Amino acid sequence: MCLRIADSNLPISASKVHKAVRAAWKLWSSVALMKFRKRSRKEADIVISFHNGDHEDGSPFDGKGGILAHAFLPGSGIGGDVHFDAEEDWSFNSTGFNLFAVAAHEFGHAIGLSHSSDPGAIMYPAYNFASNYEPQLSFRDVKDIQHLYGISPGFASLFSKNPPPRTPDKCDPDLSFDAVTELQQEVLFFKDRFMWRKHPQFEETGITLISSLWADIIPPFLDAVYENRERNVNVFFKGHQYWMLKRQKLEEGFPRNISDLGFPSRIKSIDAALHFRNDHYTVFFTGHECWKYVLCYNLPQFFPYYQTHLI
Ligand code: 01S
Ligand code: CA
Ligand code: ZN
Ligand code: ZN
Repeated sequence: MCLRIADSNLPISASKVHKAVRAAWKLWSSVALMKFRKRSRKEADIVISFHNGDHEDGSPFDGKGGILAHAFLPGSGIGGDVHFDAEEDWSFNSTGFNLFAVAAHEFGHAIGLSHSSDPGAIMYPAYNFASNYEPQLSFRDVKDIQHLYGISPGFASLFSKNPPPRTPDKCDPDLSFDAVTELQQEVLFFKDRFMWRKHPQFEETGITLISSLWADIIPPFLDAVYENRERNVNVFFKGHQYWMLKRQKLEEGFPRNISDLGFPSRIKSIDAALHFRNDHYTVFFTGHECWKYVLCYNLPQFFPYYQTHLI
């Protein structure tokens, strides 16, 4: 497949655009039987360009936010072409939209894929990546593209150590959770980059990315989470750090070290946490130990008080 980048109207440096495009096509060509070649002038199967607003293909862009890009399924003429909204705040990492991640999604369209209902897939229709997210194809994306083009010769050896991540399935009999918490009316079940949200008014317990709600706030692969409803906070643990969210907003100064809660430095992480609403205390499990954490309200500052016992 031939590919050309139109070099007019680029919102960021040409070298950054080329880097993002190269990284995006490598994702696909490393799993499926296809080769990309860059062309500078003549006809190309995939022409990549940036546009503002109406650019006369019947699908005008909408300024900042909303639609980020679109692509045409393979075919003659405009078929296979990829258009990015030039008015977005594009970047390669850090702030704004990650051009690499969106290009990977658009290339999926350009080579024949539609949107996926799997929230872990790069072909999922919503952009919800953390800014430090390193885009990669999910198991679903890989299956879908290999179904169309066949498997790349290097696939087995390239991915044997590090297979594409699967989105967990709530019906999997071997499923385990990283953490479970209440969040106002809902119950949240965490697993890897994902969470299921059980709402009393909804039949279906839907799965989403943690980053769809808390991108750049709460990391994936959590250890423990609890809710303290009197104080309206949720507390998230991962490794030696913890994050406190009040009404879904990160409290100032977080993440902090769990030693700030009063744990001795030999405690490196928490396995589970549970808050007892009626008796106003929290219990932490770590290794074979169980810690009870009580806040004494009659003191001017919160004062942690511990009891340890083996369970
Ligand atoms: N383009 O491929 C899209 O999916 C469009 C919406 C279509 C209806 C044109 C789009 O810009 N979707 C947003 C998006 O983030 C929500 N797409 C890129 C992605 O990485 N999922
Ligand atoms: Ca837009
Ligand atoms: Zn267009
Ligand atoms: Zn799309």
